[in-house]
Amino acid sequence: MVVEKTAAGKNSGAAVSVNVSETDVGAGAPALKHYITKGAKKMDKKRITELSIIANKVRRDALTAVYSAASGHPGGSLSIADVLTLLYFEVMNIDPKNPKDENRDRFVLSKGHTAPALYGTLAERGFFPVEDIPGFRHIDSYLQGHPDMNKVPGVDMSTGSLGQGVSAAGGMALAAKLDNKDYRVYSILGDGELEEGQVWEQAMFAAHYKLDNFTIFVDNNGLQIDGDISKVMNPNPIDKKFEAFGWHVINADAHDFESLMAAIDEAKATKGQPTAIIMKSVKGKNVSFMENNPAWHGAAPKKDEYDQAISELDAIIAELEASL
Ligand SMILES: Cc1ncc(C[n+]2csc(CCOP(=O)(O)OP(=O)(O)O)c2C)c(N)n1
Ligand SMILES: [Mg+2]
Repeated sequence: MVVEKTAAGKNSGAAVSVNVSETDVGAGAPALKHYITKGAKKMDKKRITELSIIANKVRRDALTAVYSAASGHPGGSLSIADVLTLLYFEVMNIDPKNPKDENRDRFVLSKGHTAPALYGTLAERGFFPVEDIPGFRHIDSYLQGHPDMNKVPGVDMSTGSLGQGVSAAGGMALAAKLDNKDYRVYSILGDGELEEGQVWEQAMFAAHYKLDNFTIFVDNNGLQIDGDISKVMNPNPIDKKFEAFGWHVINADAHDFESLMAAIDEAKATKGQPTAIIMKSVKGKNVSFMENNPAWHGAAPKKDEYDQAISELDAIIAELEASL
């Protein structure tokens, strides 16, 4: 069936009418070949609660950054707080006291616009003081709108131009192989970022060089700057595309530590292929009025909105702390 669709992104000027055949662009729901469900890997309940508390503190830090700058990207920061927390507090071999250790695991935030979440995570992990967060995007701060590897302790790659970060991360994974090092490389990219052609060049590259030390997470929140990814430039079915490029693919839940941990364990056990973990997530996660709302992609909350968001996160944190 051929349907008429109008693409009129708010930055794109004139509306463009295009004919899009539903059968050409991943008709229907993508087939989830291998879905790791909630609670897949049994983890200590107390540890899960502790990680949840940290992740919500990261969310609080991210919002404080964006509010203090009156600019930035809250929605996509809130959707990756859980996976960042898991990576930096449970999975990666890193040392905040020695951020340049040559044997450390590497992390690249390819969706660099969500730096507020990375800064919150690095600060909570002890790479730099949490008190520096409100300096975000200020002229004299090292915490700029996109991560700078030359200024921010713990940042392994400067990112912001979508597609480039994950490509550099693939290069790091190849470097580990060439140097006979056993560090692993992790990268998070956005689902809108998948619309950038360079992503698929690196997908070809990483499979060609059998980079089984390389794991990427696609933050599948369904939204990019102009709204629904499937309407802007449909990248679905994401899992089948990575599979076709030669990757091991796992579908997981971005807000369930046991699902993510099972996926990461499986990635580590996979030989001869890189792994793509497609994480179903909620943009704006845990702030009621930001959830699934593309208006919060790149907008800062006003005072009353910030207060409301912080009180919602504080309530979640208080409930988790009470259950410890
Ligand atoms: C090469 C490039 N083109 C355009 C942009 C502007 N831009 C910043 S964020 C964004 C949308 C990204 O959407 P997505 O990857 O889904 O991010 P998330 O939903 O995780 O915030 C765009 C187009 C950019 N940073 N880099
Ligand atoms: Mg997105």
